[in-house]
Amino acid sequence: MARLDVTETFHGISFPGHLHNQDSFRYALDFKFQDTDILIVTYPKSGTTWMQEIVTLVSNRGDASKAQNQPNWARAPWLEQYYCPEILKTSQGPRLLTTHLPYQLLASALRSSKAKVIYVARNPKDVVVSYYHFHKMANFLPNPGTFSEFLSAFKEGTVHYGSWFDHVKGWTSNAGNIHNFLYITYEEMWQNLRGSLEKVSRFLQCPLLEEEFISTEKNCSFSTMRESSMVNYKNIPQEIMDHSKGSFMRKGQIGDWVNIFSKQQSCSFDKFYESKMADSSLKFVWLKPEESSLLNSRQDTEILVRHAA
Ligand code: PPS
Repeated sequence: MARLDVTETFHGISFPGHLHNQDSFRYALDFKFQDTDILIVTYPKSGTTWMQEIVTLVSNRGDASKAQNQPNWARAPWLEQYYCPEILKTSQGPRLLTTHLPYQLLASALRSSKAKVIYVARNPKDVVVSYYHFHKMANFLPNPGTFSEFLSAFKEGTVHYGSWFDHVKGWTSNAGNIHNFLYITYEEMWQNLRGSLEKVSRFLQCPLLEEEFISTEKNCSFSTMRESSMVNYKNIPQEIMDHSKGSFMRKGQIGDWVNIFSKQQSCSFDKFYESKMADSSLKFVWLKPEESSLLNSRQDTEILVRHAA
């Protein structure tokens, strides 16, 4: 299924036709969750692959052999991607699943389930930058145009997978309707990986010994994952992902947005963010703490660190 130039629209949201079709969406909406399922939920570029690695490692008590031998898309398939049913037919043990779908599309399937849901969020300025770079290398996504054009589409929610704002608010405001729900951010994982692993291990009721935590931490580090062909997509053919135009494991940083947002774009995004998130109590970290203090001495600080935790 190449369909590199095809866009599928489902419930008003655009998706890449290379990965999805109408049947695959219906499969996801009708999915029969089991109580032992673990579902990783993210808006794209928010730490999906990182959490897939973390859950794989924690579930295997720090043993990296599964993570090193099976591609992430095979051990943690996206529910709404067309190949999911085939993968689940042959998989054994508790199922690890992934989705980028918004809450309202999976609400009914999850309603009576005790599946464990892990929602990973990332600050939207870093998400849009990561997503922009990914569009340049992923030939199944539309040409992003200039950053300014892409930023406008991201704010309007017309990019593939829809609005970041609706996604994050939809899932987090309905956390109370989900039996087992863990909310965690990319920034928390970045700033306190060990603490985040402990959180995930408690949530999964999968206690780890000290050496198992150490192995997990080492194997889900950016430097280890960047070299792993099971997660860096380097084996995907050039016509699908053009590695001459970038890397999937690109920078793995907090606050990279300052390198691409202009002062005006940042200011306007902040205003837009405030209006869209007025009904949400979520707080994001926007910069690394040391960069926040560096920026404090710059004139444009007020704009850049307005949301810093
Ligand atoms: S996707 O396409 O939705 O599955 O992408 P996703 O995995 O959600 O996000 C990719 C970004 O996550 C970064 N990443 C990591 N950062 C820090 N540590 C680890 N271990 C890690 N693994 C993945 C990856 O580099 C992408 O972010 P950017 O900012 O583009 O580097």
